[in-house]
Amino acid sequence: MQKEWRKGRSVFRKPKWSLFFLILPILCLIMSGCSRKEKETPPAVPSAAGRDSGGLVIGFSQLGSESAWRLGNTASMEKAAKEYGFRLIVENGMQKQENQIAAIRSFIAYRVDVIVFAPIVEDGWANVLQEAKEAGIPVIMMDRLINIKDSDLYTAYIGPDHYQEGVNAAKYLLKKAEELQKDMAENGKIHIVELSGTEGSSPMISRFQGFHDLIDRDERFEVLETVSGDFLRSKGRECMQKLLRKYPGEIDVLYSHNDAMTLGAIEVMEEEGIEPGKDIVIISVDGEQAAIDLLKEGRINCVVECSPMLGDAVMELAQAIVSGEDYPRISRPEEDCFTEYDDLSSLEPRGY
Ligand code: GZL
Repeated sequence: MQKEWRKGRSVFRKPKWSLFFLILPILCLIMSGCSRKEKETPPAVPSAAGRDSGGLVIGFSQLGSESAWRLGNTASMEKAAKEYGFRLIVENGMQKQENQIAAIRSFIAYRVDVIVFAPIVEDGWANVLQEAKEAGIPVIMMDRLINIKDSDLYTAYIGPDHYQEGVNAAKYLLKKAEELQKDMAENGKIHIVELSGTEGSSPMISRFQGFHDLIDRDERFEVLETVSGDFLRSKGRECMQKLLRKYPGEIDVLYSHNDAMTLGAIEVMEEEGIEPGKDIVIISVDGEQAAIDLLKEGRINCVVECSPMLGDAVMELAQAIVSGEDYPRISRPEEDCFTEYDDLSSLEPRGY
């Protein structure tokens, strides 16, 4: 995990003891006059399981359950929270930003110790994050990034480098290009189609940019079209069907922003008698087990790793923030890129 550190400070103001002893007698006078009823007023903050056992209570706004990557990410969070003895309240946003904002507001009302959220898109978070800041609740942004002027509106970020993932995809293709050109007409172009992720999401924007920054300036390539498959297998299938009809026999390479869309696209290719990994070179991102299996079978040519296993790092970070210890403001997991040129025999099971 690559980290950029921030000086720890308690997120909650420590009482000034001199002031405390000054107002103590006044407090005793007021309390002695309290009616029985007020003494029975329930605590301002409902006690939560985690807190009873001394562990943190963490509100987690997950964006959805759209892919094996997402399911693996949620499972990683649940497993880590259990191991840390924290209570994790998971709210599934079902791919809707408004659901995530409502969930964060409920965490504020419940006065959780830490809020963790995976923002489905980059824009529209300033107001609810301002409310969390005013409530004194630290916010860990996980997985995806947001567009925000006041970066103090979140406490720390843990997530992949999506731009580098796009670069990794392009670097594989630059290596493959020489082989591709052998079977092509003299100054023929290598034609690429691209299945992009959820519009306006940081992985879609950065995986696009990282790939195109290398490919667009190389005249051997021509990107025929980029279509959003919203990170969904069903839409990956639908988009690939349309692209095969629009560019019959012209497509040499598919660059897909996640494995779920790739699996949908491969289904269609095989229905049309196209050999994935041979007739069309396939580059995919995530690294879920199903994609690695197809890579080993030669039906995918390159799988760029994007690890969802962020739970342990998130819990460790939450603990450090609440304890006032130094903590990394930005943490990124180490990521690999698996290609047809690699020996994959010793690759561990992916777990998602
Ligand atoms: C990437 C993550 C993306 C995955 C998709 O960090 O946000 O969302 O690549 C998932 O599989 O839908």
